[in-house]
Parts: sequence; structure tokens; C-alpha cells
Amino acid sequence: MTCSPYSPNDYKTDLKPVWCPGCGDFAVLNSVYRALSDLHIEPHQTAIISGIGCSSRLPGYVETYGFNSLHGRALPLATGMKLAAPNLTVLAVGGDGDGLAIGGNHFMHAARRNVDIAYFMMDNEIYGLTKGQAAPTTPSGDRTKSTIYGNPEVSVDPCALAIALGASWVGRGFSGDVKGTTELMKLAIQHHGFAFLNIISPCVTWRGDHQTKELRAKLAAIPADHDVTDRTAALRFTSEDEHLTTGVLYETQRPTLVDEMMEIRDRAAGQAPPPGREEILRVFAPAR
Ligand SMILES: Cc1ncc(C[n+]2csc(CCOP(=O)(O)OP(=O)(O)O)c2C)c(N)n1
Ligand code: SF4
Repeated sequence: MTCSPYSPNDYKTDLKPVWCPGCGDFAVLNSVYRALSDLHIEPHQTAIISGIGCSSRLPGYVETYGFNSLHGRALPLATGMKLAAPNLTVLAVGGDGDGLAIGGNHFMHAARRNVDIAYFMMDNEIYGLTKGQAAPTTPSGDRTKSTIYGNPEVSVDPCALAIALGASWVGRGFSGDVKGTTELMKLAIQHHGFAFLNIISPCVTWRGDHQTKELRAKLAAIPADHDVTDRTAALRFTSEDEHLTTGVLYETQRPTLVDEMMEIRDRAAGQAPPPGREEILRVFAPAR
């Protein structure tokens, strides 16, 4: 095994995270440092894109290219970046509110297009930054700052949604399990296609400091004989009440958006070029 030229510490910036003490996002950040180091990823060949939220502050703490963009807009920016520079390792990160509420539409299109990026969702089942309103992943019935009599909505299951939308790699991790999450991040980054990793990352401030303990008690590793290519089998693990199953839920191989575009470019080569301005004017605005 060759030694990485970069230790996890080499990916740290001078900025100190401003998350609340005990926030699950600290552990997610640690997993990012370790995954980048383990994969020998060059900082100048990497970009981490986020939206807005507590979790979306993450790119500022990692010594790669990064962009803390607009709420819900991590995925379109990451898509554009990957298309413009296909050799770049592009990661998108952010919260469940960012990715499933305002950014839900972009989630659909990045997944179905199979954009070759890894998307790490830090899922705390709440809007953390804006002080504890219900998010799409907040369980039905839960009391939050915006649902004081209980959440009346049916919540979204991010992994089931990702599978349905066409993501070609779907996994689930728990922030407190740094080793396990690091391994899942590495697999997601190495996957050729849209890799969605839902990381359950407790918000101690708005979901209560007991959340971490409760989640840890439910942790279960995905069975070794789980067939990752079986969508139906994968869906059985996404919405359990008793357990929080972590691991790779689903994986398939299909061409990415860049692969498809390269193929179209090759097919178009040698064919007649598209009409120029003169030709268009001749057809649509003939001289009288
Ligand atoms: C267009 C727009 N709408 C709303 C907001 C306010 N806003 C900022 S972050 C956020 C939700 C954050 O929740 P989440 O994405 O789950 O991240 P967390 O803070 O929990 O990590 C909202 C509603 C905004 N910044 N921009
Ligand atoms: S409000 Fe919640 S998500 Fe935001 S930093 Fe604090 S614990 Fe983390």
C-alpha cells in the first residue's frame, strides 16, 4: 500500500467550524478529510460545492476548490463544473432541507442524468441554520419550531427517492461512525456516476441532544449477502422504523452525462455542421 502524499490534516483550512458543540457535521467533516487522504485526492483537482445551511458551510473547512452557493443550488453548480472540467473530482454537500425542499428539483435531474459526482447529504431531519423548522425529512408527528402541535406531513425517504430518480449509487451512513462513513464516502467518490450518500447527522440544538444516542442504538450494518443491484431489496432497508441500516444500498453501472455527451460529439463529427447565421436568415428572412 502506498502512503498518501496528503494526511487528513493537510485538507484542513485555517477556518474553524462554527457548528454547535456536538453537531454531527463535525464528524462528517472528519470523514471527508480521511476519505480524500485515503484516496490520495489532489486538492487542486477537487471541488466541493454546497448550498446554504449549517451543513453547507463544509466547503470552507476543506482545502480544495469550493463554493458555498445559494440555498438548494449545490447540484446545478456541481453539474456545470463537472461538464466544464470532467477530470475534476466534484463533490456536492449540504442539508436535507437544501437538497430535498428548495433543491428537490435539482436532485431529480442530477440523479436521472447520472452526473458523475458524489453528493453527501447531512440529514438532521430539520432546518438547522434557520432555527429548527420542519424539513421534508422531519418524521410525521414530530414537534418542531414550525409544527408545535406535531408535523402534519408525510416525510421524504431520501434513499428511496434517490433510487426512484435513477441515482446509480445509493448509500446511507451515520455521522458518529466515522470509519464507516469514510469508507462509504470513498466508494461514492470512486463510483462512476451519480452517487448519493445520505448521512444521518444529528442536530443537537433543534432535535435534542438525545438524538445521537437514540440513532446509535438503532444502527445496523447492511447484511453481507445484500444484492446491491436489486432495487426492491434496497428499498426494504430505506424506511425501517426499528433499525437504521448503513452501507451500500444500491449500485448499478450506466453511462454518465459526460459519457453520453462525448458519444454524441463523436457521432456528430464528420456530419454536416449546424446551419450558420447566413443560412438561417436565407430560410427564415428571405430578401424581398
Ligand atoms: C432562497 C432562500 N430561501 C430560504 C433561505 C433560508 N434558509 C437558509 S438555510 C435554510 C434551511 C437549512 O436547512 P438544511 O438545508 O437542512 O441545513 P442545516 O442547516 O440543517 O444543515 C433556509 C430555509 C435562503 N437562505 N435562501
Ligand atoms: S443548529 Fe444543529 S445543524 Fe446547525 S450547527 Fe447547531 S447542531 Fe449543527
